[in-house]
Amino acid sequence: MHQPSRQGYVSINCRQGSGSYNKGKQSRKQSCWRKWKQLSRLQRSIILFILVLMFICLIASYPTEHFKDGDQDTDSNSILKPFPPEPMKQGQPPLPEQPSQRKLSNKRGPPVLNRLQNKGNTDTSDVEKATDSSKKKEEDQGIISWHGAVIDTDRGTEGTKDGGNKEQSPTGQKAKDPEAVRLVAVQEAFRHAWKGYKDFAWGHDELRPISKSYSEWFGLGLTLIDALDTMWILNLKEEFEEAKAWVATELTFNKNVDVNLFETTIRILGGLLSTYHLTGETLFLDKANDIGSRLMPAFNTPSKIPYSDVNIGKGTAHPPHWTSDSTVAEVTSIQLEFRELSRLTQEPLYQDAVAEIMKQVHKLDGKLDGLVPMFINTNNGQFTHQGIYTLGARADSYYEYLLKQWIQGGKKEDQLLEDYLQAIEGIKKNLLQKSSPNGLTFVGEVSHGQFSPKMDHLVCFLPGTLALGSYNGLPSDHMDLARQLMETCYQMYVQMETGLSPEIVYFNMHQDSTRDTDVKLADRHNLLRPETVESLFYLYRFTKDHKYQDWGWEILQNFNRYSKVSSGGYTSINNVRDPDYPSPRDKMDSFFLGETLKYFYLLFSDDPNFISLDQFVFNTEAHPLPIWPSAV
Ligand code: DMJ
Repeated sequence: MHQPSRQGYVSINCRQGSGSYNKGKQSRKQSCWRKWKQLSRLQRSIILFILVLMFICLIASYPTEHFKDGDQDTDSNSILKPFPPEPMKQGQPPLPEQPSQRKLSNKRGPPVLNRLQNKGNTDTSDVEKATDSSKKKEEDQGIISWHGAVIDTDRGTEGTKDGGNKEQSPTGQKAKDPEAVRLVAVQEAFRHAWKGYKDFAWGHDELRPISKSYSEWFGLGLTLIDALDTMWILNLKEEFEEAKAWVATELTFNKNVDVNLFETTIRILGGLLSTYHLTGETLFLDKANDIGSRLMPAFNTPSKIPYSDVNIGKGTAHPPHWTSDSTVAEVTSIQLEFRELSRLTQEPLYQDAVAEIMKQVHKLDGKLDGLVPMFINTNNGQFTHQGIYTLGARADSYYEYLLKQWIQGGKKEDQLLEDYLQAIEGIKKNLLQKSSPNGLTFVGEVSHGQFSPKMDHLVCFLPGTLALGSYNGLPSDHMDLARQLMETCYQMYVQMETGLSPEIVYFNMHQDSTRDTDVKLADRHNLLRPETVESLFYLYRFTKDHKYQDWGWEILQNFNRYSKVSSGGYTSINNVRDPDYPSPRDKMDSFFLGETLKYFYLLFSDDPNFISLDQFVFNTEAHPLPIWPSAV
């Protein structure tokens, strides 16, 4: 019904009763236009303002609604082959649907392509090529990744249209059975990452795949060394040989450069030691010995708690400029490597130096039921910044190395075991909670007596460590907890629109919460981290439950969709909640090759003796080191 127009009153109803409604479209248009003209300028402005506001609201709510309504979106459905849903267990609360069960946007040429072109920070012709080919191929086959690569839905990786997988599996089978298909997919992912590194970052620390350049951290070929044993394990002989040639001819540690003790130990010393064990080639032991001895000045401190930084050329060491503290996780997660170096070289000084740290930390005050603070002072050897307890950054691998040293040494070092068992009880008592509405078990943090439901993706190493402990004879309830936390870590991927986990998740605990997880704007990035895949590997090894392999397979495909760069390499992304514009960060950390892809491969292998967990213990950078023979 028509509302009379008067000053200060706005009508947007153009109908003039049932009579006028029957006069047809033309008369209705004219009538509307007349009414519009009759309005005052103020009234028109208000109407326009309301319309603009409605438009903005519509745009802002678009992605959520789009996913909600996905069931009706038959177009997008046709370009996506969802995974079969996990069968629900009795008594298990229903979990949110998986991203692969949702219907993804069927828009062509995702916005990221245009934005990248405009920014000019990538090879335009490459992006154009990708866009063009994606338009065609999207119509007649698989899924399109944001960088334009075509995902073969049968294999979950880039492939040719005829789908012919000419690759042989590592065991020589044609890649037809699921195990071989997945193993080949990881080999392909590695080759793709390696191509980027080789083309644009060869001999440098890290690839920047979008800008087709590199970044330097220590200037030691970090990615190449971190990836050595991965190539060996993945049976990539050609790639391994070219990397080995670089180590033999180019790698020198006689450099005036400051390196971080922890990172150099876990990635370089650990990588060289494990490659030596796998290949038996003394080149790698010699290099390990060289870098190990150059790191020793870090231990020359008043407390014998090492400094964070060492100049490996000058033989000097120092803490960061702003503090005399070191990080607890850093000083307590170098033991596996230095102990092994001592065993191989028969030189006890390495082992003595790192054992001293464990001895001191064992005795320190300031723990909460076995949980440690994040910092320790290199002058007085005391914990600092006390009162904050986390299983995430700066504390994580302390717990991991308590267990793993005990295993490495043949389960004889009782003090390590005691500290580990006490810490797990401390976690249960102080940090474990359940989320709402689905009751996911998660590990939060405590800050000065206050619980925070914040969980770093880094914490997802814990299910694997708990499972490893249980496999080695520790209480079976550790395994129960491992299973629960594994589910939670998987949900940290599943509940995101890209199916990739953010760096940090906040769990909801209020009864009336509608979703389990929240992610802050600043925490939406994914750095290609390994922890969840690592834990999936342990859980699958010990349970043989194929769901863990299937979860890993989903994650690998999502890396291929959102992180793979067409010209080579994978990139970390800024926003796991925006599948249309995940926003590449232009960095591939060395741990993607050193850890993430290696754990994928081991997860998909059905051979329990392939890098047997009765013979090897993985360092915190996924480098397998031998469990010591009992005679030693
Ligand atoms: C790796 O360098 C190691 O796993 C370390 O212990 C923690 N962070 C990264 C990977 O996320």
